[in-house]
Amino acid sequence: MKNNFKILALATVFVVSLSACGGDETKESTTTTTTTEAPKVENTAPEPVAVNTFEVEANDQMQFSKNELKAVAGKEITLTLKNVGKTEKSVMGHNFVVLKEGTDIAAFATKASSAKETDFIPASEASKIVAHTKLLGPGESDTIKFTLAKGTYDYICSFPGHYALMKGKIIVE
Ligand SMILES: [Cu+2]
Repeated sequence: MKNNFKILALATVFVVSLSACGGDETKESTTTTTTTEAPKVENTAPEPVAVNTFEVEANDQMQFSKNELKAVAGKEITLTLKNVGKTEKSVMGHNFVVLKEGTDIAAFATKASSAKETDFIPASEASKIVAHTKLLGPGESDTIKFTLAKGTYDYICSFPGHYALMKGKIIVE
């Protein structure tokens, strides 16, 4: 009886050590899988990823956070303007107006400044506008989507007096 018990105990130890070994092997194979997957990620990284998504901030100092954006032609652009200022909209409102190539910015801005009832988006100049955000007060943001062909496009804030400082270019390639 005692001997039988000993054999059973030994057998149990043997089984336990076997399964412990099995556990280790599983861990090792998991590690190997991770290592083989890693180079795949590295291979995708250098590929040029065309991201036509932009976020631009406008502040109380009459500045856009970006004055040059580079975009890919023929692909939809998603642009968000955030007014990060604290001054009320009637005094320091901001918008983002993308103009067609060859638009005279000064002439456009003059017309815009007298279009208060339409938030400084002059109806008479609609043919010169590619896209524009709403006029934003402090803490507000607006997202617009548009597509551009190859070229260089000016953008401005059309709030009266702002375009001299608040302007930039979208270079589309
Ligand atoms: Cu502005």
